[in-house]
Amino acid sequence: MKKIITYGTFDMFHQGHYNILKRAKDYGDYLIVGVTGENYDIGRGKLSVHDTLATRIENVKNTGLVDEIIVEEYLGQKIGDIIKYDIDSFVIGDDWVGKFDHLSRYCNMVYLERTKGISSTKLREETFEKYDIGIITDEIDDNELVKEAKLVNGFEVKNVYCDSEKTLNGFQEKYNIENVFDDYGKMIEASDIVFVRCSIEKRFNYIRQALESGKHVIYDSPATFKSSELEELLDLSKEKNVILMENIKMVHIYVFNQLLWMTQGGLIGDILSFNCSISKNDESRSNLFYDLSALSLLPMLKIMGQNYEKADFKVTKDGEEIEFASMNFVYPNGRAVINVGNVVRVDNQLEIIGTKGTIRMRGNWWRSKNFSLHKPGEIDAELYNTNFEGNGFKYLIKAMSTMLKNNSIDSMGVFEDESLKIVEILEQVKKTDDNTL
Ligand code: C2G
Repeated sequence: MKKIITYGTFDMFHQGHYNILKRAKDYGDYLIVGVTGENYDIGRGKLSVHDTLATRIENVKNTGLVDEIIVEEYLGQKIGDIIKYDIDSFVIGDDWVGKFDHLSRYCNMVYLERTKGISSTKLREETFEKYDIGIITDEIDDNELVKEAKLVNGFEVKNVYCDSEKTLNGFQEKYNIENVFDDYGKMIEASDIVFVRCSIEKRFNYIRQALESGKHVIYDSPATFKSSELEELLDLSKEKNVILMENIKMVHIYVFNQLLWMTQGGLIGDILSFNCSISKNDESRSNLFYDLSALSLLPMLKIMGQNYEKADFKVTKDGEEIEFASMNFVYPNGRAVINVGNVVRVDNQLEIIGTKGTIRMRGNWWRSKNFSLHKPGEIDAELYNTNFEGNGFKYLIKAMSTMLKNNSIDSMGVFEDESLKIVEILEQVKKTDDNTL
């Protein structure tokens, strides 16, 4: 019996898929199809898969051509499958010519001509709703957002507004944006989603105006210095039934959710200590301290909870800007320390100590691809990682796309009470700060 294997995502199953399966089957007697798992596709950058794994499997099965279906879950699985299933030939479309030649050591490699004129990408483009993003920025650097947004089907940064003409034109030219606006209201009108990406002092008004016009909003966090203002924005987003989403990419990154699962699920025992440090030197943004703090407070609130008994803040200023702050929180069974350096340099790191293990993220933990788990009595650390290109913004857009598809305005990454708590804490820090003036 001649055994054949082929692989694919088989998203929005079409004639091209049918043809390759048919020809693969004709090549032998027994056909095994590996359908890609969701995580595997995300890992290899295929973010816009439309159908669920169950649907894709069902569609492959319904061809009646396939003898066995397996799920492809990780890079490098193919070699193991070929050996395990005693495969004679590996068949794949000629868009992959040369890419799998190394497998010819294990079995016969066959590249078959692809069906012309049809593809999942084309079908997805026709199916996905289009969302034009308009960005209000005061920086010339886009932190990859234009490129990353485009990786999610249907999304594109089409409009930009800035109150400095020089930055506006520079941004448009650098990132090839279709439309520039010198009137914020007009930009809101032209966009489905408004991304408020500027210093904290200006955010509240810009966000409010976009929400009032019934647009979805992504904003650099925190939205404001005042919790009453954030409450107003949250109420407004509900009233208008639109999404209000913080630009905190970390919560949409797989590895961070693994970390949360471990800490919240008790896998490292009771949490005794949460310690994190962050510093950045970005002169283009005023009050950067608050942005860095919001980013650090979020994991603390998620891991340690919100019921701390006492908090104290030590704030050091240089003129108007906070240079450094140490925020200490006493919880019933543990303690959290967050050190934020704006100009003052501290090493970026995050450490969570539990009774059954310690988790560490070194370097830029807010966009980390990995963490290590150190268990008492074990010499080697366990490493957890996921690879992805870029800074994670595409995962945030992907989350937004899911929310839009499901018609849900509840942000999955940052909960409302967490957003509010962050602003409440920062409000207190600001008071400390004002008192030290
Ligand atoms: N295909 C085709 N003609 C088309 C479109 C796709 O012959 N018009 C073939 C592809 O060449 C591939 C199979 O259909 O052999 C599945 O295609 P996709 O769903 O796009 O999956 P792909 O990303 O190519 O997965 O491990 C995954 C595999 O390596 C390939």
